[in-house]
Amino acid sequence: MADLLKLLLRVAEKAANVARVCRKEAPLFQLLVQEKTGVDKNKKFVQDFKTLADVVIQEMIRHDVGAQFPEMIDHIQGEESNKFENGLGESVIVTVCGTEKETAALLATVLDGDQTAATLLARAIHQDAKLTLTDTGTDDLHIPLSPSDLGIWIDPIDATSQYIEGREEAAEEGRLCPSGLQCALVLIGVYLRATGEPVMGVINQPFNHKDPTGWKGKHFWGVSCGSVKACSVLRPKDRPAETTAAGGPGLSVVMSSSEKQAVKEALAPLCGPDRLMYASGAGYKILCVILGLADVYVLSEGSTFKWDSCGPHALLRALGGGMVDLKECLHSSGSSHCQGGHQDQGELTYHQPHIESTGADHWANQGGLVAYLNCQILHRVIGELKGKF
Ligand code: 2IP
Ligand code: CA
Ligand code: CA
Repeated sequence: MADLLKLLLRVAEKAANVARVCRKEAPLFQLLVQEKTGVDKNKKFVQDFKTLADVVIQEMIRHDVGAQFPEMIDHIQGEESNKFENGLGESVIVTVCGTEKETAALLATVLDGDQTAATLLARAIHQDAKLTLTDTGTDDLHIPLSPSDLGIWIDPIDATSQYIEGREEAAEEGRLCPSGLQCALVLIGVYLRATGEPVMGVINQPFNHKDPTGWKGKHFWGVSCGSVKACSVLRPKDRPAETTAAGGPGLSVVMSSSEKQAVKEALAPLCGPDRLMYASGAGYKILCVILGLADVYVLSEGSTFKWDSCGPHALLRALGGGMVDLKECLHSSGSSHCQGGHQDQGELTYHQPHIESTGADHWANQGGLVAYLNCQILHRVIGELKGKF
């Protein structure tokens, strides 16, 4: 299934192109950032366009994966629904058509007849990303998976608010970006339908750095399936040892700035100076753990969903870490263990909805989560949080 990984890298790159085009091309950018003023219809239309970028990206990924792996088509899910209501109250099913022209015509119906915007968007959707994606390092991989056993979760754009706001923050080497375009990510995760275990993930950061020709992206991937573990990011033990101040470093924790005060206070004593950090985007915070910019990401609320965590979770597992349900870990009475690096209990799974919930909450990570690379550190964090909130 190295073919699936290569395909996901290509479609994620195409998705990143669409995200960049929407900010770069004036007719699309205006729709994206337009102030919500004017009559109601206009307000609704602007809101529509923001959702449309997400819907179009998700459908493009579904279309391309389904074309190459028809066994998977009914098991590709994402944050968005492709049923779209435009500003005129008409319902349109957004799909990627056989040709660029047909897709442009369909998009124009959603975009209130704006041909220029529809043409630009259709061009980006039908562009072949192979040309821009070279040397992914996936050529020698043999992945023992079969498409009929797999399901996919897509978050077409995570941290949408940062994407729309579009602040261009300068990234400091070795430091995370608390906010800005860098936090916006395309997330694609593959899981086993039978067990819900995440086995393959692709993260594309459309706005990684800027050069004189514009924004450049970066992609990351990981595979964790049985004994096959491979990742585009170096394993922690392969990373150069951190030089530390006397007494050794404390932990570094990344959280949402809206995290509960009690959680912030409970974790502060574990952290070194300036090592309790805040960043936007659930996917970006997990990426910070993957890249070693933070030891753990702690979230006490059920405000993330399967599409936020599945892809990045596979990369954590490929590196010997994982992602657990925080509530489950806090309430488990027995002592849990690290087995082969992973926590033996509470790892998030991706195949079962919460049937008692409604709407998106069906697929929420309801108990909050902790993303980690090192199981001992996970245990320290859980130990510290027990009984504190
Ligand atoms: C959001 C996004 C937010 C995050 C939230 C996600 O997804 O990643 O940034 O909140 O949990 O559901 P926070 O930044 O406070 O962690 P989306 O942007 O796709 O709605
Ligand atoms: Ca999201
Ligand atoms: Ca999203």
